[in-house]
Amino acid sequence: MKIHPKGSQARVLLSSVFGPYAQDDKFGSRSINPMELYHNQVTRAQGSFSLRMFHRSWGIMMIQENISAPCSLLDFPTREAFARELTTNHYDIVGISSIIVNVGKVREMCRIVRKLSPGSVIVVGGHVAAIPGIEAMIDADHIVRGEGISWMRRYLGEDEHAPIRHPAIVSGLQTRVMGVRLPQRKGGTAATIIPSVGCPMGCNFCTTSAFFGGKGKFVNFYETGDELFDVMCRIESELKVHSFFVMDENFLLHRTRAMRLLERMKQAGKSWELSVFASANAIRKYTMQELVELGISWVWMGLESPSASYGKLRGADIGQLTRELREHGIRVQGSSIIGLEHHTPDNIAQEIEAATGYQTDFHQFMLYTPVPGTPLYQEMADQGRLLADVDFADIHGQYKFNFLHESISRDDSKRFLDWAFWRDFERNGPSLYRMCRTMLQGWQRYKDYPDPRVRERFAREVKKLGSAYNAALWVMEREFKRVNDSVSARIRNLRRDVEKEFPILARLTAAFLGPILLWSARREEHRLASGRTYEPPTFLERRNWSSAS
Ligand code: B12
Ligand code: SF4
Repeated sequence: MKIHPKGSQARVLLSSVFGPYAQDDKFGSRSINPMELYHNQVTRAQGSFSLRMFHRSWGIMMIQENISAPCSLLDFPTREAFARELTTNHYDIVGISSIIVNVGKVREMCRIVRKLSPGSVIVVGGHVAAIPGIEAMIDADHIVRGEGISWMRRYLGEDEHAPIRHPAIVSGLQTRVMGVRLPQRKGGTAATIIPSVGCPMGCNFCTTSAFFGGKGKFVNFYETGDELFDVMCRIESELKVHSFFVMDENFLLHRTRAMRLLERMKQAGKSWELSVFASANAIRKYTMQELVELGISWVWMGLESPSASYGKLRGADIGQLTRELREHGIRVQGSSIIGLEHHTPDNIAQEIEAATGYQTDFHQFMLYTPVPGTPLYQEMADQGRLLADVDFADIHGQYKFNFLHESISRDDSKRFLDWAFWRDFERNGPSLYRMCRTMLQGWQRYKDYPDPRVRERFAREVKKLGSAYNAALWVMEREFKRVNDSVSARIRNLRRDVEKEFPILARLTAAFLGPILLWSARREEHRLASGRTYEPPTFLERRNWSSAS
């Protein structure tokens, strides 16, 4: 690859694709595809109890932090804001980050750059680059597959092997539940830490594994527990956080690194909370005590299907594992696939029952989806089973099949998916309630634990349970009577248990805050019913910028 003629003096604009996102438009926005993690694919059937928040575009934040060229970052721009930035400042390089669903927006952004800033080199990166034949769909100069920090460093003539500097990232923004926007105070939200990209397990449908090399491969930004510990200490003091969202596809798989991190945490008396992604086989490498001492408080686990044969599930009794984790205060987010090859209209209900029977705190359901770039996509293409007329904007696993399934029709795939979300909600109640249940279990088990770091963590978490969350339980108990009386009774029992632990504060908050929350939850239900959606704010951040002027 040729280095840019201006090297690290080149002025760079990095941008995510433009919004709005949660509405149908000709560029590929879809109302069912908001820029929200939980509401998009986890709690979307939970009405006003759905957990709502936005997440920044971490890939370009990582790139910006790791180049020495003057660089602006535009996150969630409107088309107008993107055009304005191109005309108010001169850019030698415009980098656009996108995933596959947003390829129509990338096409439009390339068109805008050519028109408004014809001298700029256009670089497109992120998962969109995995679309076969993308070169002919968009007018870009470089399409970058895989890891982007090293690519951009190479292109600017910088040292691609220099250590990775981690930006201080607040994980979620504008959190909203039951119609209330939670106050955004410093340290109140977890920091995102990205130790690696990719996953060596190489499941056939997995797009992140495939994009960074596939089976046996991944890219580590921080090899050792010591490196990770140092990064976390720096971010702890910059953002004043105790809690980290660890964005690593399979954090617990790397046991040596995790155990060294634990050693350092113990030496330094760090009472941190870690939310991680991990596969069942990786979790099984640890005792519950090790997980708890490491601060694991939330785990996102692929359950796929009770009859799936993925290596990561081999030998694991998922029901027992998810129960055990919850009994130790670890919130579990399960992820199940609808429409696997063995699914039929006759057995799918049974599989959904089994999945919801795990009673995880959160449950994501996704359609089995051959995504461009994955082994599954190739397999389906070879078998001639890909549906030709599906828009890329609709290939994301939350709408309908993009392939010919042996037993399930395209329309039924959506019906089964929607049913799974609804059944989980109806059978298990709002995730907010389930989280409270797990938090109480953790507190009761660990409040007298010998390690003060662990006691401190559970005490920190339970504070919310004894106050605001108890008011939320009071509301959920009332509102859920209309959905499922027996779940409402379970919520009531939990509320009583919380009130036994915190007799004064919990009761007072339920009595005073409860009615206000009830009013706001109902108002939110009305708003949602009338089509209200939420959009993230636009961010513009400059780095090394003064040297550019
Ligand atoms: C955070 C996240 C989100 C956030 C939003 C992020 C944002 N601001 O866009 C939320 C939760 C809102 C979200 C929503 C969705 N997401 Co999402 N999301 C993620 C997640 C969990 C982390 C992304 C991340 O930061 N990774 C870490 C960074 C460092 O990696 P990266 O982004 O890939 O960036 C690296 C390279 O790709 C490259 N790169 C990236 N951009 C650029 C730009 C340039 C110029 C260059 C040179 C290189 C480059 O360099 C980076 C460093 O190596 C990923 C899963 C994952 N593990 O990556 C899914 C993921 C990206 N999401 C995905 C999908 C499908 C969705 C949704 C459609 C929901 C759904 N149905 O699944 C919606 C779409 C919303 C919309 N309307 O656009 C898929 C994308 C699949 C694909 N092949 O396109 C992923 C991979 C999950 C998955 N396994 O299926 N998502
Ligand atoms: S274990 Fe999870 S992240 Fe890893 S390849 Fe399989 S699905 Fe992807």
